[in-house]
Amino acid sequence: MAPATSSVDGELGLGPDSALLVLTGAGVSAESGLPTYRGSGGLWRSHAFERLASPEGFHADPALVWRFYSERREAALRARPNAGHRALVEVERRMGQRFLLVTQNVDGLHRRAGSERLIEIHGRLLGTRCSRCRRPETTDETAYAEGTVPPCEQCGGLLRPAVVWFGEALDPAHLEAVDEFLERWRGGRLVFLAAGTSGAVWPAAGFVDLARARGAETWLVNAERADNAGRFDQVRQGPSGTLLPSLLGVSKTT
Ligand code: BV8
Ligand code: ZN
Repeated sequence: MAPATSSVDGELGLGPDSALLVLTGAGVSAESGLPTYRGSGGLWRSHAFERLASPEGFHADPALVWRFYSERREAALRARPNAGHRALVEVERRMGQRFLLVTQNVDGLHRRAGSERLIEIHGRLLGTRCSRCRRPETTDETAYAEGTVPPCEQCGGLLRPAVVWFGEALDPAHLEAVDEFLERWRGGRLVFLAAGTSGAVWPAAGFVDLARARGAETWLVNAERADNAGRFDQVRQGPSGTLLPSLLGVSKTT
């Protein structure tokens, strides 16, 4: 019996000398029942989203923003990872340090599926931090009751969801980690795979360009044609829960 190779085949044809950077968006959680932002029925449809997901929106009506995030926390906790999340955990197991997953999602499903080499660049829905002092961020699954705005135990300021809002800077360490990964594996078979993202939000939407600049082969898996599809070498249209296992050569566990 041939020894199990550490290679990950599938259409991406990842071998032992390959390195894979994956960027996921809300589409990867759609099959877990969580609404996307811009697709039909998306959160964005209620134009309130852009206002709610901003420091100005929080300042104007913190109770409304906490209601919005509390409802999303409840939905995220009810949801379960799908075959797409699990395929990414399996590929990480096989590729180790040659794999890195960067997600725009704040729903926590990649972590619940078992992903460890994971960067949550837009923060965590199930995290809470202070809007004023440097109180350490805590894991918080609380869905706060209507009208509640939790106060900071240390400074009395307003606690807020530990997500990155529009107009807020991403953590520089996260952006450096993406750059370092691409730099470290350039020259080998470097693959960049974006899945379930419309490519509308920056700077994540520009990661494909950073990868290409390091000679990466770029792939997009998306249910519909995404804004930035033209910037990828390969595009596969369809549900990530089906396409990720087959592209990554991982059996589709239902
Ligand atoms: C910043 C957390 C600067 C909160 C979110 C250029 C450079 C830098 C910034 C900008 C720039 N141009 C504009 C900006 C400003 C802004 C921006 O990008 N605006 C856009 C709207 C034009 N960017 C920012 O503000 C960023 N901050 O750069 O600050 C700065 C620098 C220094 C100092 C101060 C400031 C911050 C951006 C982060 C915002 N936070 N979320 C929350 O979620 O509540 S963004 C939000 O959108 C989510 O995180 C989400 O993940 C993200 C991206 O959306 P997608 O994941 O792509 O989801 P979407 O619904 O759009 O698409 C889903 C896709 O899946 C669809 O295409 C659909 O067809 C597909 N799909 C559906 N089902 C399936 C599927 N695919 C496969 N299978 C399926 N089953
Ligand atoms: Zn505080």
